[in-house]
Amino acid sequence: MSDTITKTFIQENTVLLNDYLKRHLPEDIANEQLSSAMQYSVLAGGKRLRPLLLLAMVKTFGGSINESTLKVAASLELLHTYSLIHDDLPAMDDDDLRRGIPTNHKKYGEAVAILAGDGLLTLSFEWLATAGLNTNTTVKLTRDLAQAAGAAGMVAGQVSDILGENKQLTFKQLKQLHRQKTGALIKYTALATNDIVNPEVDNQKLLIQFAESFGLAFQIYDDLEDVVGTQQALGKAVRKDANEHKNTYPGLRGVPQTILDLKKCVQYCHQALSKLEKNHVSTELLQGFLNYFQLD
Ligand code: GRG
Repeated sequence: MSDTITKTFIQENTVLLNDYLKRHLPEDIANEQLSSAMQYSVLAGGKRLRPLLLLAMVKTFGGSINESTLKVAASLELLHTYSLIHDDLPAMDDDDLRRGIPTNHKKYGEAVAILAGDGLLTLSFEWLATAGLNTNTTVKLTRDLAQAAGAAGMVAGQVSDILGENKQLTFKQLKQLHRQKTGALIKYTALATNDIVNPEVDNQKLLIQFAESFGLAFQIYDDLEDVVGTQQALGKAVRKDANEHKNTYPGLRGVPQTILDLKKCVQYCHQALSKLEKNHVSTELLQGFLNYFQLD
């Protein structure tokens, strides 16, 4: 049941988000190459997981999906896309393909790709500032997004990842890296929802717990898919040598333990949702998001 509700929600809101992004990404900035490069990566698709999760959380707590909340959600996608463009650069992961097409720097060259990322990062904050929410909420959202994306969040995780590439990280360090690199933006979906809809304090904490576990599960799942196909993971048929990937769960923990780690994270998500249900919050929509982690 939750699966159908969530699938419909995702289908409908992906259309809304894509349409919003297409209509509002600037076409008239001074340099045509720059606007083209910014549009190229944002409109290349992607799951839109972070903005969808944010909108689903807002809806769960009785908020509406309107021009303001769509703009807040879309601003998060801009920021996420900037991080992918920069992550793909030769100085970082040096990737050729992203979202099924050549990476931004492969298409536009390194300098324009860096600047397209910079443009998206700053535009993200402009959209947040002009989303039409009240001043107090806007200030809180700005603070939360800056903290999640910046030197205490995603940027810190990226640095640890790059500097730790040829080192054996401890499990604690790896968890922290994942929490910052991937988890912080996903946690922001809960913080932003709390800023916008202001649920009871107890429920705010549970929503954050859900998002933190979701973020870790998301990264672990991505790591697992990288090493083994998901179906193969269940059959434990290893495609690549897991030890090649030092800064990943499978690299450090091995595939069987990583599958257990993932299950544990998903279980924590369910626990947070069950507690919300006890507090009379209907969580079917959020439960459906957990089906992303196909375990069995
Ligand atoms: C450059 C400061 C800076 C940070 C980059 C997000 C990130 C930090 C690096 C991405 C590395 C990576 C591939 C991590 C695995 C999990 C992940 C974040 C995947 C990409 O996100 P998806 O799967 O992508 O949501 P789509 O394209 O669907 O939006």
